[in-house]
Amino acid sequence: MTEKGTGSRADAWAAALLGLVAGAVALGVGQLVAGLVSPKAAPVIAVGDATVDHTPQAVKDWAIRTFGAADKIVLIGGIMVVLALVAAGLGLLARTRPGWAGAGLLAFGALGAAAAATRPDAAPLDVLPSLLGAAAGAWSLRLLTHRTWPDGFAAPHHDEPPPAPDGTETRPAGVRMAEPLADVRTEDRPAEVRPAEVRPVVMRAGGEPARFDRRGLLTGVAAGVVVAGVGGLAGRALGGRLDVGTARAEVALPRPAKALPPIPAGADLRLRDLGPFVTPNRDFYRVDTALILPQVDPKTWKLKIHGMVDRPVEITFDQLVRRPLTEADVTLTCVSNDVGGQYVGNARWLGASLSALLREAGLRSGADMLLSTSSDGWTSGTPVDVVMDGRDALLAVGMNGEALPLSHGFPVRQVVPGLYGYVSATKWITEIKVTRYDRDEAYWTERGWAAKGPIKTQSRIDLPRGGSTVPPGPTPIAGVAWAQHKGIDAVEVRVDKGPWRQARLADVPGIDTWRQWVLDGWTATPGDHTIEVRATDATGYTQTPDYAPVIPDGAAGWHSILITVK
Ligand SMILES: Nc1nc2c(c(=O)[nH]1)N[C@H]1C(S)=C(S)[C@@H](COP(=O)(O)O)O[C@H]1N2
Ligand SMILES: [Mo]
Repeated sequence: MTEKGTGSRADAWAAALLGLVAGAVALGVGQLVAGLVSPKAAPVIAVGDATVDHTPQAVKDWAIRTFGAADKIVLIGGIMVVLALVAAGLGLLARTRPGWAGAGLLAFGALGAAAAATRPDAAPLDVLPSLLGAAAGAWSLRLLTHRTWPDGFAAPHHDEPPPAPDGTETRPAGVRMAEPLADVRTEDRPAEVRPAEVRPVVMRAGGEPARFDRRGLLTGVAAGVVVAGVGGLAGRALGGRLDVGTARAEVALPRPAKALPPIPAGADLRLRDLGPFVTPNRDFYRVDTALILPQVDPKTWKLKIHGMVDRPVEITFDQLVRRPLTEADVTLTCVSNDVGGQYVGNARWLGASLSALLREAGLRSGADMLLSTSSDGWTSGTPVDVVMDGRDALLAVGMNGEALPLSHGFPVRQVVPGLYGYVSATKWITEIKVTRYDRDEAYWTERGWAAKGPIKTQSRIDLPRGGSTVPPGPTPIAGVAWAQHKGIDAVEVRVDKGPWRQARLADVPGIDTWRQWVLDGWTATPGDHTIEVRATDATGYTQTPDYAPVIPDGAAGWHSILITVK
């Protein structure tokens, strides 16, 4: 009896494996084409980017809370797992419905192409990596399937398995997974289902013989893996030629017209476990929606200022750095920084005055928002009055004495003291539209975050570490507090809800940075202790214990830690 069937479990595993290999070929070829046309249009990156933009806020918040800085890796990993499952499923389908399986792969390619084409910075060719990758995947799935089952899927038989010799019931086929190769028992094979002599048949206890050509399967898989691997690596190498790391190394930043004195020595308490006053670039927190770093060449970079202005401006990188440059010590903070969190960092920035440029463009009355856009289409809405009030709002080109790192916005980013990053700190900036809050909405505001984001006064305990065990005796308690563009006037600490005690404040170069603090006089006694901190800013506002979550406009409340002394 021969009928169309799906064969044994071994056949099923082989089919799923072929699906995986075809999927890998699709991604490898996609990566190769992306290396030629546009690295960010690589299938997984395009889908990942689209996922980032379309994921419901609650899910995103959960992901950031759960995975923190690893959220992007987790996202890519998750997409890979989903793709692997789909590919394996299509491999299974390919045995009986090869047309549908091919169509399924192409449909996924179309999905990837749609994701790439709807990116804000998409170019027409960006659909190619996903489409060509999927076509290569569909083609290789067909090829691999034919190679592995040259005779198609004539199922051997669908009779009940013979009873086991000892009289016990034979295990139904569904119970066991792939059997070890020791189960290849050609001599047990019922003669009537023996396929062509040259092909080994995998037998399973109580199951049906697998009909696949093992040699065809293995060589096919090997070839597919090679194609996928070579395509992926070549694609990456080709994409690397667009890397602007070299261009960055060649940037020579001019001296500032308005240079700052060195950071006061007393700004850094130099306590172990308390981060340095100036955060080294490599340790600076990074928050953005980009799955791969935008590569923006300073030679072709331009900033367009348009909208509600009298004279639209277009400025090149060379023109920008020839303007008088300002140095400014500014602490950046992310609105997603929860109480006690690490999404805050301090740097000495170098940049051109944003307000001077806007004055040259001529702001029209009624304009209250700067909608800035990055090369990858992210947007931010900054209040005009804040930028124009005299603070050091910069189009920054330098960070701690070097050109901006790629991950921090090379070649140019905005820095505005006193505002959370999502409304002020556009990296890879290419455009500023002067507009109104009632006409335009920026990226995170569309997703439920406040339109305006002044940084809330905050303080954090860095030592001792929350949850740590420390020996009894004199124990310094120290940390940082920030209230950018207001300044920190006082920090108080209390232990076990006792009286508040004034911490000693470190020096600061200005009002736009965080401020280190330390309480020296505490003697730790054995047992568990709660330590709390609160700051008072220069407007006289003291932090209250009322907790606010990060969404919609930043966290509030006292940082509190629990330690054990023994
Ligand atoms: N192009 C772009 N710029 C961006 C973002 C982004 O997603 N894309 N995120 C902003 C946010 S939310 C913050 S907190 C700061 C973080 O800057 P950093 O990564 O240099 O620390 O960048 C801002 N600039
Ligand atoms: Mo942020």
